[in-house]
Amino acid sequence: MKVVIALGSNLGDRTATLDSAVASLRKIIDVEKVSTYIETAPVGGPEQPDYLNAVLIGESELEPIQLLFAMQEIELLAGRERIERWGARTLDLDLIVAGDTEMDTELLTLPHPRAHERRFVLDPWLEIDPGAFLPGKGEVRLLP
Ligand code: A4P
Ligand code: MG
Repeated sequence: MKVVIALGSNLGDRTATLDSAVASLRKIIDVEKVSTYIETAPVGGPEQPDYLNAVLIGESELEPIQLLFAMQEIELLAGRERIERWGARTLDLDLIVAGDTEMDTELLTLPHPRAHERRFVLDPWLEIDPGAFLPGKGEVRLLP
């Protein structure tokens, strides 16, 4: 199953955090491409530092919910504390797409409900995947 994961960090050594998150994800995903890391202004939430964002694509045999739990463990390993929603964090991993799965449960919504309106996801994704596609929402286009 094709998976697309968005990575973000805006606390601590952001580059080192993203590097080690990618290394951890390689253990559970057959990673095909990793975008460049781009610096982005925070969207929503309280006043907080700029983010370093990236997107990774690959293949995984895990069920989407198992993948989410594994991603949350990697967030914890990076020292993430959940203090407030959309607040600053050492590492945020969002599951953007898992195959053609469309679901909306308390734990997991697929595709990610806000991905299509976020340049910090779409720009790095299109860099590595020109045919990027969001099930239910269609082809990914660059926002103006
Ligand atoms: N959850 C449901 N669906 C998913 C999914 N597809 N992927 C649930 C990941 N998680 C999903 O997430 C809250 C809950 O969402 C999880 O318990 C999971 O079960 P969280 O990571 O604990 O909290 P959060 O990230 O603060 O909230 P949320 O709503 O996920 O925020 P977003 O949408 O991830 O936005 N600005 C810039 N420039 N760059 C960023 O990376 N990130 C955010 C966070 C805000 N502004 C940003 C950035
Ligand atoms: Mg999140």
